Amino acid sequence: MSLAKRILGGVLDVVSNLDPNQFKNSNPVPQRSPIAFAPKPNVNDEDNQFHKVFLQLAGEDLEVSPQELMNILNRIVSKQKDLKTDGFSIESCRSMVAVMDSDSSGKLGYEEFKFLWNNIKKWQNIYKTYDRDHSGTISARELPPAFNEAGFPLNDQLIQMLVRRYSDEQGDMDFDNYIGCLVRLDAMCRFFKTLDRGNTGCINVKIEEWLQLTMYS
Ligand SMILES: [Ca+2]
Ligand SMILES: [Ca+2]
Ligand SMILES: [Ca+2]
Repeated sequence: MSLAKRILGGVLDVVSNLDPNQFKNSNPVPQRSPIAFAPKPNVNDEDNQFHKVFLQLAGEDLEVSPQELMNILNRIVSKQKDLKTDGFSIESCRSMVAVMDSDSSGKLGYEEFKFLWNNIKKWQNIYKTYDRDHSGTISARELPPAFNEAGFPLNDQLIQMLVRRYSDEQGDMDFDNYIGCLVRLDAMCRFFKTLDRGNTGCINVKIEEWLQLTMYS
């Protein structure tokens, strides 16, 4: 078999043994709506509490910028001694805001931020549970079950690719890289499903759509 054929065969193999229906990505991010700021009669205490916290974090513009997101996340992780991290960078926060920014305001409104926040909380619990040796990081061996629990049953090739991209030279993924990786993975699966209108597992995108998707991420 020629080299080109083998490489293509490998790519096709990776593609063909993944079923997008197995991915339990989060639901579409709700669009921002003015009623999010109006008092709702049926909100529970937790929602009220979260709304107050959001108002403090977001400041006058009522939106969370990448810088504000970075400050919040770093303040929180610095208090958690069982999570290893060298801190969330502004670049990773810009990327997280971009993929969550459903109304293209450049920042996260209440619904967008709440959505991200709930995911981070859920993924943080998974991180702690699947850090089996309590090293504070997710090793290449701990990664597949953790991502499976998060809703992303990935094959070996994809796991190896994520380790190359997001883990250190020993193959360990720290907390900020783990969250950055999951936010992106979740968003990319959501985008895929949005574009896969016939639910065929295959998408057909124009260059404009492709660039919008990949360059604002
Ligand atoms: Ca703000
Ligand atoms: Ca926004
Ligand atoms: Ca570990």
